[in-house]
Amino acid sequence: MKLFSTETYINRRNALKNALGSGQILILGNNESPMNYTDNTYRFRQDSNFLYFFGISLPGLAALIDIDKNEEIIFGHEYTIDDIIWIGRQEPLHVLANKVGVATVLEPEKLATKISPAVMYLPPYRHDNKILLSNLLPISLDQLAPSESLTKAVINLRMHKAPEEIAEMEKAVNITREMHLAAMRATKGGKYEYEAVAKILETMHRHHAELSYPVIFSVNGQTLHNHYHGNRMEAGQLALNDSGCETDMCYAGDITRTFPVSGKFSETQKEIYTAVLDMLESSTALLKPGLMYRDVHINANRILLGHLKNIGLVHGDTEEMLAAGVGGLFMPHGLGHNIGLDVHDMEDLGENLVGYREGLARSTQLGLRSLRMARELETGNVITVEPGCYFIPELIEKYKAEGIFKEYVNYAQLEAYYDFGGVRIEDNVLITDTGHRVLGERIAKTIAEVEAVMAGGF
Ligand SMILES: [Mn+2]
Repeated sequence: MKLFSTETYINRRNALKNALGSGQILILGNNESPMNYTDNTYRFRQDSNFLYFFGISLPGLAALIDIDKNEEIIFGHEYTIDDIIWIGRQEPLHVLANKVGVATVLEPEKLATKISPAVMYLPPYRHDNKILLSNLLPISLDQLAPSESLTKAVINLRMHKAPEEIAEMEKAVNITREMHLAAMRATKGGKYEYEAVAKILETMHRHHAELSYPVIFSVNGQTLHNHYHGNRMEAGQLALNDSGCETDMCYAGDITRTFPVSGKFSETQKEIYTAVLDMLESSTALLKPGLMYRDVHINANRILLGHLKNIGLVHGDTEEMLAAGVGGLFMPHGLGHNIGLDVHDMEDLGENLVGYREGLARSTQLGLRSLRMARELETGNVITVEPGCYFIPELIEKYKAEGIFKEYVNYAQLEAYYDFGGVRIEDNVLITDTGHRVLGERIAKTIAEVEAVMAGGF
């Protein structure tokens, strides 16, 4: 099992203890999750908060930090000979615990005797852990009350990535880069989407990595989370690939590229692709500490509307359109989110606690309301920048029928785009003291670069 240094985990827990001052903290690990019966399980994925503070990627663990008693305990079973028959010799739990700086390991049954009714815990997202908490405390499921001060303290730590975390994320992006190049090379007219997906997965597994989220690969890129891979790809279509891996230490990459099935962009595709690339590059260029990411999202919409106006798909005053939210019709999602141990980092802890703050409320406008990261950027944040432009016929038809934005949108012109699909381009970006750094080696993104990869150029 790959772990950071012992000091890393000790320091993270000390920082958490200092932030809270006193009390008892319970961090639950994940259990195996059955697919269709107990012994046939999904791939085990440890809880990210448990990984952050205790590193050990094994099922059935819990950890208790008692700040006042200065006690740290990991609860879990040591392997028995019955386990070893099936899974082979393993590093004993107490040895692993030692490696993350924890001296005490107790049987899980002891947890109930150590826990105080005022124990702080994070918002549980798996049903088995909800039931465990309900039994331990004991309170009914609907009375579970995660600690907001603990949650905020964990968010504040995990929002700021340390150099060893950034190195892992860079590794994830570089593997993801190869997955994307492989997908571009596997795409051509007459092939099926799943053939490109097979190349994505093969490339990933050759690096001993796993998916950080299910692959989105589709010629119907206008469907934002499209997991269907059964379409035959035809020259003239665009393929959108939003896929990423996590390393063996569970740090994620999340990259999107869009490319023409034929290997050559059409003029119409070039216009929209250029708009989205401009949104990506202009947004990225702005990034630095202190800048509100919501403003970057809004500015990306401004750029999009400028391009759409030039193309003749909208008309009117750009600032007026921006205020009305016209951009949401073409980009109904947010510009980006935090990324780290989770692809949507810490979404289990609450999207608004992670991406918003007091005095910064979430918008209700289509597009802006889906922005997960809105607050001021800080050194050590890692965020995705993922502008897009989509033509969703059902949405356009609905707005047209309801007369929404009729003073700005050239609905008649849009009909020619009903089979266009969508374009999204996404990078992962670290905020530094002086600005920002795009993580990983460059992944083909200009029209010339993408066409060169697809022609087998590099
Ligand atoms: Mn993303």
